[in-house]
Amino acid sequence: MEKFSAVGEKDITRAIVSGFAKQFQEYVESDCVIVGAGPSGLMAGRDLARRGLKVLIVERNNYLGGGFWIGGYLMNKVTVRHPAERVLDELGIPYEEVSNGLMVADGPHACSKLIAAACDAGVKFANMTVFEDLVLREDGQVSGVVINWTPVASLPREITCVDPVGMESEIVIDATGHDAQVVKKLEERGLIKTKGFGAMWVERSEDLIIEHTGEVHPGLIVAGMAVSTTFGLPRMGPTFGAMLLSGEVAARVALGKLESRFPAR
Ligand code: 48H
Repeated sequence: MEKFSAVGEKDITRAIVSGFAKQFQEYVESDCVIVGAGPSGLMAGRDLARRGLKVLIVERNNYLGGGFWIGGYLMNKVTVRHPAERVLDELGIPYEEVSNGLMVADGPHACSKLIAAACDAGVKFANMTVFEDLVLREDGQVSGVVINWTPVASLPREITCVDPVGMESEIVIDATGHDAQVVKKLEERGLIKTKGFGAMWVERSEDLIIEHTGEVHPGLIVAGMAVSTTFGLPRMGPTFGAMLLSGEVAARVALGKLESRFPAR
């Protein structure tokens, strides 16, 4: 068998440090920062990167995919209602139509295909990185995010006094799921009022999410479950069609805002 190339420890460490530093430096300024790598954030990122935007997804966990990995009740199956199976077809995710308009797929297969599609499109990730705050200009325009390492943010203040850093971007998308953490930062400052997501009502919830996905404050777009929390919409349980399509809508809204640089095709 052929021998592994003669590479030492220092070479490996240098490769990691310089690769990280190069990417971080480049993405300190981007077209769009998406907070949250769940299904809505990954879809939005994929669509924007495919159109040539520089997209960074900030994710507090080590793994990407949010709730899309394990679906409902730790059972590794995800469901999607018509018409969102269009996205499953597009991403090459196998599924079964179990009843009229209701598809079921394997969570790990669906999620890994979506992550791969985002990576293939050119999305870059800052994982183990927690969103802490927004960059706001005097006219109230959202102009970036303030982030820190998840391990630093998780430790008690007394033993870590590490300031976060700022990343500039033209648009920020809140795809943080139920907590709507980015929108909540505006609420803390009295700039917006969130309503909290409502009780479950599958039939109404998904259409309402798509209807309400959009810009909630100059420079800030909300997608996925964060839309329900922002507008007080019913929840839908472990069905993910609206998450995927809300990501698509969020990307369209972002492209509309940057139309002078990325004209409609
Ligand atoms: C960095 C953060 C931060 C932070 C959170 O929960 P998600 O999967 O979000 P969506 O909206 O794409 O999908 C929601 C779906 O998974 C779901 O839960 C459904 C449909 N529920 C229905 C119901 O009735 O309950 O992903 C959000 C991601 C996660 O990976 C978080 O770790 C991440 O955002 N995140 N990342 N900084 N402050 N907060």
